[in-house]
This record gives sequence, structure tokens and C-alpha cells, in this order.
Amino acid sequence: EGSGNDNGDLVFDGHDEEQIRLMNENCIVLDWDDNAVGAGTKKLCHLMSNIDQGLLHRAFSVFLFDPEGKLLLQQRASEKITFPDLWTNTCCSHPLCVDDELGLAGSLEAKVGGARTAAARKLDHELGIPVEQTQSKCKFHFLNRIHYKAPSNGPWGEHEIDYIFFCKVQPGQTLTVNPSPNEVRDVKWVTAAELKAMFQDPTCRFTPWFKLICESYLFEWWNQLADLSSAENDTKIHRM
Ligand code: DMA
Ligand code: MN
Repeated sequence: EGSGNDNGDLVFDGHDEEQIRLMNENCIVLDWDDNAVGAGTKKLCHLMSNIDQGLLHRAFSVFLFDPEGKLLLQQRASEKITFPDLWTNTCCSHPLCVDDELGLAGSLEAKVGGARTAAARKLDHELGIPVEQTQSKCKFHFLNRIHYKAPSNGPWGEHEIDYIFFCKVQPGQTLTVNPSPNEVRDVKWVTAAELKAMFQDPTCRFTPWFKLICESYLFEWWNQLADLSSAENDTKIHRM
């Protein structure tokens, strides 16, 4: 097959080599209560044929705000195997089956810590924001967990329990943002009004999880950006 990886099968025909390689990452497979029950490759976890049989994994979604309250959006690269070219929140991915991302103690606090570690890793990988800067210049708030399922293109889809984080760049601080072209096609800082205007623009298409969060919690939480204490650390899993 000559593809240079062990994923040289039909589902990857025509896709980007680096994105195919990332399909070997080990996601955390879950039961319905967000307990880790095993590992599954990113490939297996995102095939609709497995999802339709109940396969569920852990994910996170970061919403990064600057000190003026603007949200950083990204447009996914055309190279992405799932949901290419769609506009979405700052950064999404999966905590992996590694010690510092699993939340080994099993408590919600430990799992949030693991998801947050993964978030810092991917803010660097996708957007070129150094891990050191997300640690020293930002404040993370865990909001809640959303359980959702959505088909993508072809055989692919999502079925996740998604840890939602607001990440606020602290007053007077700025972050280095240097997106990786293999992951991110474009970025844009927006106000709530500017985001609502993008929803009216038929040339802008959005990911299903971002639409779900926009239709439910986003604008309410955005209004409370200065003090998220009444919204954060929700222990309930919201099934959508
Ligand atoms: C998956 O994001 C996570 C959610 C919440 C949809 P993704 O497809 O961007 O993952 P990755 O960046 O690892 O490809
Ligand atoms: Mn996923």
C-alpha cells in the first residue's frame, strides 16, 4: 500500500498523511456516566458504524476570550478528516489515554485536570499558543459536560462527552497565536454581535457541537464572563 502507516485502508483514501497519522492517537472510551472503560483509537472512535453501536469517548472544547471579551474562533483546515472547513470554537480535541490526561483518580476534579492538560497541549499544537502562556497568562474555568452525537461527512462522526472550558486571557496580557496550517485554515476574534452576524452569513458553516453550545449556553455564559462562579463546575452531564 505504501502509505507509510498502518492505516492504509479505504476510509482514509485521499486524506492528508499527518491527519491520518493522528487517527492512531488513543482516545478514552467511556460508559454513559463518563467513567473510563478503555482505550480506542481516534479512528475507531469516529467511525459512525461504531458510534451507532454506542461507542462513546471523552473530548474537550475551549472557548478562549481576550481581556476585552472577544472570543477566538477557528475555521478548521481542509485537511481535517472530520468536519473540514467549518467554523468552530477556539480549540477542540480529546484527552488521550496517558497518565496526565486520563484523570486516574476518577473524581470529576481529576478528569477536569486531565482535560485541561490536553487543552493546553492542543492550544499549542493547533494555534501555536505556547503551553507556558496558557498556564501563566490565562485563567481556565470548567463549565460543564455535554454528551452529544453528530454525523460528519462520509463514514465519520462524533459521539462524545465534551468538557467545556472558558479560558480568559488575564488583563494586560496578550498571547502568541500562530496557527498550524494543517489544523487551522483561519482564525477570527469576535464579539457576541459579530458571531451572531456570522450565523446570518450563508458562506459561514459551523460545526454541530459549536451550534449546540451557541443555542444553549454560550451567550448566557458570555454575559457572565466577569464572574463565572454561578455557572462553573457543574457536575451534571447534559445530554443533548
Ligand atoms: C474533537 O475535535 C472534539 C470535539 C469536542 C468535537 P477535533 O476533531 O478538532 O479533534 P482533533 O483536533 O484531535 O482532530
Ligand atoms: Mn471526538
